Amino acid sequence: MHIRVINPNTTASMTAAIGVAAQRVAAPDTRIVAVNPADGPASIECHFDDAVAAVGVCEEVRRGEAEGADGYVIACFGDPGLNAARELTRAPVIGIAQAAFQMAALVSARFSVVTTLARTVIIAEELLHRYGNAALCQNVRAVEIPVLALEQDMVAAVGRIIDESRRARDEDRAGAIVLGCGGMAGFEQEISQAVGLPVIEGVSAAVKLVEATAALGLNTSKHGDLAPPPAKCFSGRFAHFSGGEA
Ligand code: 5HY
Repeated sequence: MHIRVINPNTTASMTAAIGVAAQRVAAPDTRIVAVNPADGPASIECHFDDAVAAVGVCEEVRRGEAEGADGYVIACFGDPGLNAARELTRAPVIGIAQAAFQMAALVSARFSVVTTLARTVIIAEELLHRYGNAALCQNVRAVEIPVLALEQDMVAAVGRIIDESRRARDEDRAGAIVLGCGGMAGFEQEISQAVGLPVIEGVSAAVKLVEATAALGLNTSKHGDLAPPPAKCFSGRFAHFSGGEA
């Protein structure tokens, strides 16, 4: 199968790293195509970034439909544009936050999230409630590292994530750690060994959930809320959305 892994920010080096992490866990017959929009924020660290990035996510899903993608991963921990993207395709569309929360619930009674900046904590908390996982999450913690700084000094970043994860283990009674950023893809085994807990990273969790969904013959429901968008006129820079299904 062909899975389009969409990094919603426009940082190509992060897209490449996400693609490597996705291919590492993918099944032998799964082809990973890692992409990012040409237009949009270099990183997503607030509600405004998230709103702008959602349009790019939808554009990438439209391209994926034209290229025959069998499933999609939205590789940003805010899951930007998730339901809008699901309206555009019958293929499964899995956000890394939802994937990580669900996977953590399968291996722990309580988990904590370790993310980048304190100002993105509210985004994770809103998703926990939206997806029904809030009762299982003890805490959403931030290491105060900007998203793009993760790759600039990876050793220091991993060290701070390990320290925060240990505090989550000891203070939150967390049985597992969820990594709250697509830029943390590839760190999970090192962190898990250092902390002694299962560590769930969303890109890899989402890839396996896309494969599992497809293997069960499940498509995104087109009855009701995720039906294709109604045809209408779009103007200006979005004029190409006019007409049929966006
Ligand atoms: C992400 N931002 O996964 C989120 C992380 C965050 O550009 N990719 C980003 O901190 O919300």
